[in-house]
Amino acid sequence: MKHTFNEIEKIYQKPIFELIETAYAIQKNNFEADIELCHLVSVKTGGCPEDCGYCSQSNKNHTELKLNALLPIEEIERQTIIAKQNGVKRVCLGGAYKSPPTSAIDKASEYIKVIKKHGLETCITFGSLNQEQAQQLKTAGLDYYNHNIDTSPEHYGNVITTRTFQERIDTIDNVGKAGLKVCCGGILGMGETQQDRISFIKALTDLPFVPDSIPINMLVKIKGTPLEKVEDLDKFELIRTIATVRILFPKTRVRLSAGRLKLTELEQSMCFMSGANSIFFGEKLLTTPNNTENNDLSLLKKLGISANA
Ligand code: SAM
Ligand code: DTB
Ligand code: SF4
Repeated sequence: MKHTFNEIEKIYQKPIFELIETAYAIQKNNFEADIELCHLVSVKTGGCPEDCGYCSQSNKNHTELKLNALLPIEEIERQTIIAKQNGVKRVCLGGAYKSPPTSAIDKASEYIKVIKKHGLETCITFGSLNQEQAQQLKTAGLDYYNHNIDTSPEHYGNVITTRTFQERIDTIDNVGKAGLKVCCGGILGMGETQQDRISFIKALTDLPFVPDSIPINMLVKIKGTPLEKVEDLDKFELIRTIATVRILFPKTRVRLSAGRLKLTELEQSMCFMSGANSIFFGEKLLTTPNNTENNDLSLLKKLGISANA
Protein backbone atom coordinates (compact mmCIF):
# COMPACT_ATOMS: atom_id res chain seq x y z
CA MET A 1 0.00 0.00 0.00
CA LYS A 2 1.20 3.51 -0.83
CA HIS A 3 1.66 5.98 2.02
CA THR A 4 2.58 9.65 2.10
CA PHE A 5 5.79 10.82 3.74
CA ASN A 6 3.75 12.64 6.39
CA GLU A 7 1.77 9.53 7.29
CA ILE A 8 4.96 7.55 7.73
CA GLU A 9 6.64 10.33 9.67
CA LYS A 10 3.69 10.41 12.07
CA ILE A 11 4.14 6.72 12.82
CA TYR A 12 7.94 6.97 13.04
CA GLN A 13 7.82 9.81 15.55
CA LYS A 14 5.23 8.39 17.92
CA PRO A 15 6.34 8.19 21.55
CA ILE A 16 8.60 5.16 21.46
CA PHE A 17 6.66 2.83 23.75
CA GLU A 18 3.46 3.52 21.84
CA LEU A 19 5.32 2.81 18.60
CA ILE A 20 6.72 -0.48 19.92
CA GLU A 21 3.37 -1.47 21.41
CA THR A 22 1.61 -0.98 18.06
CA ALA A 23 4.33 -2.84 16.18
CA TYR A 24 4.33 -5.72 18.64
CA ALA A 25 0.54 -6.11 18.47
CA ILE A 26 0.75 -6.34 14.68
CA GLN A 27 3.60 -8.84 14.93
CA LYS A 28 1.56 -11.04 17.29
CA ASN A 29 -1.48 -10.96 15.01
CA ASN A 30 0.46 -12.07 11.98
CA PHE A 31 3.25 -14.35 13.17
CA GLU A 32 4.01 -17.06 15.66
CA ALA A 33 6.52 -15.97 18.31
CA ASP A 34 9.45 -17.29 16.31
CA ILE A 35 12.55 -16.11 14.52
CA GLU A 36 13.46 -17.17 11.01
CA LEU A 37 17.07 -18.27 10.58
CA CYS A 38 18.78 -17.67 7.22
CA HIS A 39 22.28 -18.82 6.40
CA LEU A 40 24.42 -16.55 4.22
CA VAL A 41 27.16 -17.76 1.86
CA SER A 42 29.38 -15.54 -0.27
CA VAL A 43 29.63 -17.67 -3.40
CA LYS A 44 31.66 -15.11 -5.39
CA THR A 45 33.64 -12.64 -3.33
CA GLY A 46 35.17 -9.31 -4.34
CA GLY A 47 36.28 -7.72 -7.57
CA CYS A 48 33.02 -5.83 -8.07
CA PRO A 49 32.99 -2.89 -10.53
CA GLU A 50 30.31 -0.95 -8.58
CA ASP A 51 31.30 1.82 -6.17
CA CYS A 52 28.97 1.21 -3.19
CA GLY A 53 30.56 3.31 -0.44
CA TYR A 54 29.93 0.76 2.31
CA CYS A 55 31.20 -2.34 0.57
CA SER A 56 34.36 -4.39 1.11
CA GLN A 57 33.94 -6.01 -2.31
CA SER A 58 34.10 -2.98 -4.58
CA ASN A 59 37.16 -2.60 -6.83
CA LYS A 60 36.97 1.12 -6.10
CA ASN A 61 37.50 0.67 -2.35
CA HIS A 62 40.88 -0.06 -0.77
CA THR A 63 39.96 -2.98 1.39
CA GLU A 64 41.84 -6.05 2.48
CA LEU A 65 39.91 -8.90 0.98
CA LYS A 66 40.58 -12.42 -0.22
CA LEU A 67 38.85 -12.80 -3.60
CA ASN A 68 37.21 -16.03 -4.66
CA ALA A 69 35.63 -17.20 -7.89
CA LEU A 70 32.31 -19.12 -7.79
CA LEU A 71 32.46 -21.73 -5.01
CA PRO A 72 32.27 -25.43 -5.88
CA ILE A 73 28.87 -27.05 -5.53
CA GLU A 74 30.21 -29.41 -2.82
CA GLU A 75 30.91 -26.44 -0.55
CA ILE A 76 27.33 -25.21 -0.92
CA GLU A 77 26.03 -28.68 -0.10
CA ARG A 78 28.33 -28.97 2.93
CA GLN A 79 27.10 -25.65 4.34
CA THR A 80 23.46 -26.50 3.52
CA ILE A 81 23.63 -29.76 5.49
CA ILE A 82 25.08 -28.00 8.55
CA ALA A 83 22.57 -25.17 8.23
CA LYS A 84 19.69 -27.64 8.12
CA GLN A 85 20.95 -29.39 11.25
CA ASN A 86 21.00 -25.99 12.95
CA GLY A 87 17.35 -25.27 12.20
CA VAL A 88 17.97 -22.85 9.34
CA LYS A 89 15.08 -22.27 6.93
CA ARG A 90 16.76 -20.59 3.96
CA VAL A 91 20.20 -20.46 2.37
CA CYS A 92 21.05 -17.05 0.86
CA LEU A 93 23.80 -16.83 -1.74
CA GLY A 94 25.64 -13.55 -2.36
CA GLY A 95 27.69 -12.70 -5.43
CA ALA A 96 29.73 -9.53 -6.01
CA TYR A 97 28.36 -8.63 -9.43
CA LYS A 98 26.98 -5.51 -11.07
CA SER A 99 24.83 -8.02 -12.88
CA PRO A 100 25.50 -11.75 -13.19
CA PRO A 101 27.07 -13.26 -16.33
CA THR A 102 25.38 -16.32 -17.88
CA SER A 103 27.95 -18.60 -16.26
CA ALA A 104 26.87 -17.33 -12.82
CA ILE A 105 23.17 -17.88 -13.56
CA ASP A 106 23.96 -21.42 -14.74
CA LYS A 107 26.00 -22.16 -11.63
CA ALA A 108 23.29 -20.63 -9.44
CA SER A 109 20.80 -23.07 -10.95
CA GLU A 110 23.01 -25.93 -9.74
CA TYR A 111 23.31 -24.37 -6.27
CA ILE A 112 19.53 -24.00 -6.09
CA LYS A 113 19.03 -27.66 -6.99
CA VAL A 114 21.38 -28.92 -4.29
CA ILE A 115 19.90 -26.67 -1.59
CA LYS A 116 16.34 -27.68 -2.53
CA LYS A 117 17.38 -31.35 -2.47
CA HIS A 118 17.89 -30.88 1.27
CA GLY A 119 14.50 -29.19 1.62
CA LEU A 120 15.65 -25.65 2.38
CA GLU A 121 14.47 -22.41 0.75
CA THR A 122 16.80 -20.43 -1.49
CA CYS A 123 17.62 -16.76 -1.93
CA ILE A 124 20.16 -15.17 -4.26
CA THR A 125 21.64 -11.69 -4.45
CA PHE A 126 23.74 -11.23 -7.59
CA GLY A 127 23.04 -7.56 -8.50
CA SER A 128 20.86 -6.28 -11.35
CA LEU A 129 18.71 -8.77 -13.27
CA ASN A 130 16.83 -8.40 -16.53
CA GLN A 131 13.48 -10.09 -17.07
CA GLU A 132 15.04 -13.10 -18.77
CA GLN A 133 17.58 -13.73 -16.01
CA ALA A 134 14.89 -13.47 -13.35
CA GLN A 135 12.79 -15.96 -15.28
CA GLN A 136 15.73 -18.37 -15.60
CA LEU A 137 16.25 -18.32 -11.83
CA LYS A 138 12.54 -18.85 -11.25
CA THR A 139 12.60 -21.85 -13.59
CA ALA A 140 15.59 -23.24 -11.67
CA GLY A 141 13.40 -23.22 -8.54
CA LEU A 142 14.65 -20.08 -6.77
CA ASP A 143 12.33 -18.80 -3.99
CA TYR A 144 13.59 -15.28 -3.17
CA TYR A 145 15.77 -12.67 -4.85
CA ASN A 146 17.46 -10.04 -2.68
CA HIS A 147 18.15 -6.60 -4.10
CA ASN A 148 18.23 -3.67 -1.70
CA ILE A 149 17.35 -0.03 -2.33
CA ASP A 150 19.91 0.62 0.44
CA THR A 151 18.79 4.11 1.53
CA SER A 152 16.48 7.01 0.62
CA PRO A 153 16.39 8.17 -3.02
CA GLU A 154 17.77 11.52 -1.75
CA HIS A 155 20.81 10.07 0.07
CA TYR A 156 21.47 7.33 -2.49
CA GLY A 157 23.79 9.39 -4.73
CA ASN A 158 26.08 10.14 -1.77
CA VAL A 159 26.73 6.41 -1.37
CA ILE A 160 26.60 4.89 -4.88
CA THR A 161 27.18 6.50 -8.27
CA THR A 162 27.56 3.55 -10.65
CA ARG A 163 24.01 2.22 -10.40
CA THR A 164 20.91 4.42 -10.17
CA PHE A 165 18.08 4.07 -7.70
CA GLN A 166 15.71 3.53 -10.63
CA GLU A 167 17.85 0.62 -11.92
CA ARG A 168 17.31 -1.07 -8.56
CA ILE A 169 13.55 -0.60 -8.84
CA ASP A 170 13.68 -2.06 -12.37
CA THR A 171 15.41 -5.20 -11.06
CA ILE A 172 12.81 -5.58 -8.32
CA ASP A 173 10.11 -5.21 -10.96
CA ASN A 174 11.72 -7.95 -13.08
CA VAL A 175 12.06 -10.22 -10.05
CA GLY A 176 8.43 -9.77 -9.03
CA LYS A 177 7.14 -10.23 -12.57
CA ALA A 178 9.03 -13.53 -12.81
CA GLY A 179 7.04 -14.75 -9.80
CA LEU A 180 10.00 -14.69 -7.40
CA LYS A 181 9.53 -13.45 -3.85
CA VAL A 182 11.11 -10.04 -3.34
CA CYS A 183 13.64 -9.47 -0.55
CA CYS A 184 14.42 -5.76 -0.39
CA GLY A 185 15.67 -3.50 2.38
CA GLY A 186 18.63 -1.29 3.15
CA ILE A 187 21.32 -0.05 5.47
CA LEU A 188 21.06 2.38 8.38
CA GLY A 189 23.98 4.37 9.75
CA MET A 190 25.43 5.65 6.47
CA GLY A 191 25.32 9.29 7.54
CA GLU A 192 21.68 9.70 6.52
CA THR A 193 19.27 12.00 8.36
CA GLN A 194 16.10 10.92 10.12
CA GLN A 195 14.17 12.35 7.14
CA ASP A 196 16.20 9.99 4.92
CA ARG A 197 15.25 7.00 7.05
CA ILE A 198 11.58 7.94 6.75
CA SER A 199 11.98 8.47 3.01
CA PHE A 200 13.72 5.07 2.74
CA ILE A 201 10.69 3.45 4.41
CA LYS A 202 8.39 5.34 2.05
CA ALA A 203 10.41 4.06 -0.92
CA LEU A 204 9.88 0.52 0.38
CA THR A 205 6.12 1.11 0.41
CA ASP A 206 6.37 2.44 -3.16
CA LEU A 207 8.08 -0.68 -4.57
CA PRO A 208 6.30 -2.33 -7.52
CA PHE A 209 5.91 -5.53 -5.47
CA VAL A 210 5.38 -5.87 -1.72
CA PRO A 211 8.54 -7.49 -0.33
CA ASP A 212 8.13 -10.82 1.48
CA SER A 213 11.35 -10.10 3.30
CA ILE A 214 12.93 -6.79 4.38
CA PRO A 215 16.53 -6.86 5.59
CA ILE A 216 17.45 -3.96 7.84
CA ASN A 217 21.23 -3.78 8.00
CA MET A 218 23.18 -1.55 10.35
CA LEU A 219 26.34 -0.42 8.57
CA VAL A 220 29.37 -2.61 9.22
CA LYS A 221 32.15 -0.04 8.94
CA ILE A 222 34.90 -1.42 6.76
CA LYS A 223 38.46 -0.11 6.69
CA GLY A 224 39.34 1.36 3.31
CA THR A 225 35.76 2.33 2.36
CA PRO A 226 34.46 5.93 2.15
CA LEU A 227 32.08 5.21 5.05
CA GLU A 228 34.79 3.87 7.36
CA LYS A 229 34.58 6.79 9.76
CA VAL A 230 30.90 7.76 9.55
CA GLU A 231 29.16 8.59 12.84
CA ASP A 232 27.53 5.69 14.75
CA LEU A 233 23.78 5.22 14.35
CA ASP A 234 21.65 6.11 17.36
CA LYS A 235 20.11 2.72 18.24
CA PHE A 236 16.72 4.32 18.94
CA GLU A 237 16.61 5.15 15.24
CA LEU A 238 17.11 1.47 14.45
CA ILE A 239 14.20 0.57 16.75
CA ARG A 240 11.97 3.25 15.21
CA THR A 241 12.79 2.08 11.69
CA ILE A 242 12.09 -1.57 12.46
CA ALA A 243 8.82 -0.77 14.25
CA THR A 244 7.60 1.51 11.46
CA VAL A 245 8.45 -1.13 8.85
CA ARG A 246 6.61 -3.76 10.90
CA ILE A 247 3.50 -1.55 11.09
CA LEU A 248 3.53 -0.82 7.35
CA PHE A 249 4.37 -4.41 6.34
CA PRO A 250 2.36 -6.60 8.74
CA LYS A 251 3.01 -9.88 6.93
CA THR A 252 6.63 -9.38 5.86
CA ARG A 253 9.59 -10.98 7.62
CA VAL A 254 11.82 -8.16 8.83
CA ARG A 255 15.43 -9.30 9.12
CA LEU A 256 17.79 -7.76 11.64
CA SER A 257 20.68 -8.30 9.25
CA ALA A 258 24.25 -6.97 9.25
CA GLY A 259 25.46 -5.12 12.34
CA ARG A 260 24.12 -7.42 15.07
CA LEU A 261 27.62 -7.89 16.46
CA LYS A 262 27.52 -4.24 17.52
CA LEU A 263 24.24 -4.69 19.39
CA THR A 264 23.97 -5.98 22.96
CA GLU A 265 21.57 -8.83 23.70
CA LEU A 266 19.11 -6.34 25.14
CA GLU A 267 19.34 -4.09 22.09
CA GLN A 268 18.71 -7.07 19.81
CA SER A 269 15.78 -8.08 22.02
CA MET A 270 14.27 -4.62 21.63
CA CYS A 271 14.60 -5.02 17.86
CA PHE A 272 12.72 -8.35 18.07
CA MET A 273 10.04 -6.75 20.22
CA SER A 274 9.70 -3.95 17.67
CA GLY A 275 9.03 -6.31 14.78
CA ALA A 276 12.24 -7.97 13.60
CA ASN A 277 11.66 -11.71 13.26
CA SER A 278 14.49 -13.00 11.12
CA ILE A 279 18.29 -13.09 11.43
CA PHE A 280 21.35 -14.36 9.60
CA PHE A 281 22.55 -17.39 11.49
CA GLY A 282 26.17 -18.44 11.12
CA GLU A 283 29.52 -17.00 12.11
CA LYS A 284 30.09 -15.10 8.90
CA LEU A 285 28.04 -12.68 6.83
CA LEU A 286 29.54 -12.14 3.36
CA THR A 287 33.00 -10.84 4.25
CA THR A 288 32.65 -9.82 7.90
CA PRO A 289 31.99 -11.74 11.13
CA ASN A 290 28.51 -12.35 12.51
CA ASN A 291 27.39 -13.46 15.98
CA THR A 292 28.37 -17.05 16.77
CA GLU A 293 25.74 -19.78 16.56
CA ASN A 294 26.18 -20.54 20.26
CA ASN A 295 25.55 -16.93 21.27
CA ASP A 296 22.46 -16.75 19.10
CA LEU A 297 21.04 -20.04 20.38
CA SER A 298 21.66 -18.92 23.92
CA LEU A 299 19.90 -15.59 23.27
CA LEU A 300 16.87 -17.32 21.70
CA LYS A 301 16.71 -19.61 24.72
CA LYS A 302 16.82 -16.68 27.14
CA LEU A 303 13.99 -15.06 25.18
CA GLY A 304 11.96 -18.27 25.04
CA ILE A 305 11.68 -17.94 21.27
CA SER A 306 12.08 -20.83 18.86
CA ALA A 307 13.57 -20.90 15.38
CA ASN A 308 11.12 -21.00 12.48
CA ALA A 309 12.16 -23.91 10.28
N1 SAM B 1 26.39 -7.31 -5.43
C1 SAM B 1 25.06 -7.53 -5.15
C2 SAM B 1 24.29 -6.24 -4.95
O1 SAM B 1 24.83 -5.28 -4.42
O2 SAM B 1 23.11 -6.19 -5.31
C3 SAM B 1 24.79 -8.45 -4.00
C4 SAM B 1 25.65 -8.43 -2.75
S1 SAM B 1 25.57 -6.96 -1.77
C5 SAM B 1 26.94 -7.19 -0.72
C6 SAM B 1 24.07 -7.12 -0.84
C7 SAM B 1 23.70 -6.04 0.14
O3 SAM B 1 24.44 -6.21 1.33
C8 SAM B 1 23.92 -4.61 -0.25
O4 SAM B 1 22.93 -4.11 -1.07
C9 SAM B 1 23.89 -3.92 1.10
O5 SAM B 1 22.58 -3.51 1.43
C10 SAM B 1 24.38 -5.00 2.06
N2 SAM B 1 25.74 -4.67 2.57
C11 SAM B 1 26.90 -4.76 1.88
N3 SAM B 1 27.95 -4.33 2.62
C12 SAM B 1 27.45 -3.94 3.81
C13 SAM B 1 28.02 -3.38 4.99
N4 SAM B 1 29.32 -3.12 5.08
N5 SAM B 1 27.21 -3.11 6.04
C14 SAM B 1 25.89 -3.36 5.95
N6 SAM B 1 25.28 -3.88 4.86
C15 SAM B 1 26.04 -4.16 3.79
C1 DTB C 1 21.51 -7.98 3.04
O1 DTB C 1 20.64 -7.09 3.06
N1 DTB C 1 22.47 -8.14 3.94
C2 DTB C 1 23.33 -9.23 3.60
C3 DTB C 1 22.59 -9.85 2.41
N2 DTB C 1 21.56 -8.91 2.11
C4 DTB C 1 23.31 -10.33 1.24
C5 DTB C 1 24.75 -8.82 3.39
C6 DTB C 1 25.37 -8.16 4.58
C7 DTB C 1 26.83 -7.89 4.29
C8 DTB C 1 27.55 -7.30 5.45
C9 DTB C 1 28.96 -6.96 5.15
C10 DTB C 1 29.84 -8.10 4.73
O2 DTB C 1 29.87 -9.16 5.41
O3 DTB C 1 30.57 -7.94 3.74
FE1 SF4 D 1 29.33 -4.76 -5.68
FE2 SF4 D 1 27.14 -5.45 -4.31
FE3 SF4 D 1 29.37 -4.55 -3.03
FE4 SF4 D 1 27.91 -2.86 -4.46
S1 SF4 D 1 27.23 -3.98 -2.64
S2 SF4 D 1 30.16 -3.05 -4.52
S3 SF4 D 1 27.22 -4.15 -6.15
S4 SF4 D 1 29.17 -6.42 -4.19
